[in-house]
Amino acid sequence: MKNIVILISGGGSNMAAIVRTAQRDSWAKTLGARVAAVISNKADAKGLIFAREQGIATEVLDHTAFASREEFDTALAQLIDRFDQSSEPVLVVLAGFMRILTPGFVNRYAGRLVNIHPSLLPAFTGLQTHQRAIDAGCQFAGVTVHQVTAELDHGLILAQGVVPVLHGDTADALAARVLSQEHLIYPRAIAELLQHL
Ligand code: NHR
Ligand code: GAR
Repeated sequence: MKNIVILISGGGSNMAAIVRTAQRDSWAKTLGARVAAVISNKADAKGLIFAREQGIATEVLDHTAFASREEFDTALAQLIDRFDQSSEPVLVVLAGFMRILTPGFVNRYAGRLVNIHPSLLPAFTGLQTHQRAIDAGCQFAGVTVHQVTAELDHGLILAQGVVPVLHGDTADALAARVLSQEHLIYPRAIAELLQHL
């Protein structure tokens, strides 16, 4: 069975969309894959509640308990690798995970580490993407699923979704419109990737 480990920091709605799609489309049968664990760097991440309700293994790894990014990432890799029977898990999925990962971590999971970023990359890497798109006068915004590399938000683009920016949009309104697109394209992009792994 190909194991999927999902990393979250907050609401976890993308994680929930992936879990629901895996159930609905019987990924265990059709793709030989399952969501093995959900790991959060924040103990109060709402997404942990949904994951527990689904009977998925959950773990919390508080980054503030570590002296350096390298030490946090080493502990995170150990935790991830625990959820794999034989070697390393097939796929590590960042879903609203808010810690930048070190090159050592990224290289360990090269080709098996993906992220969803709430902008049309290469535009608006980093944070506050929705307000920046509004401020720039963009008429369209969107979301990108990409491979994670050492350089932030720069890996190979796997999928994108586009939404209009409406007159008088706030960052919150745009974020909600983008998020509904995220829930459609992220599970689809992961299913596609699983077929090639
Ligand atoms: N790590 C690498 N190496 N490469 C990427 O492309 C990554 C990554 C880790 C996370 C998600 C990302 C996004 O989609 C992601 C992509 C957090 C920050 C950030 O600045 C930036 C980008 C992303 C996630 N985080 C602060 C930090 O110091 C903390 C901010 C906070 O806690 O709120 O790590 O946009
Ligand atoms: C999503 O919009 C995701 O693209 C974004 O945070 C939200 C998480 O929502 N990710 C980032 O901004 C990464 N820096 P969720 O927790 O409900 O999936």
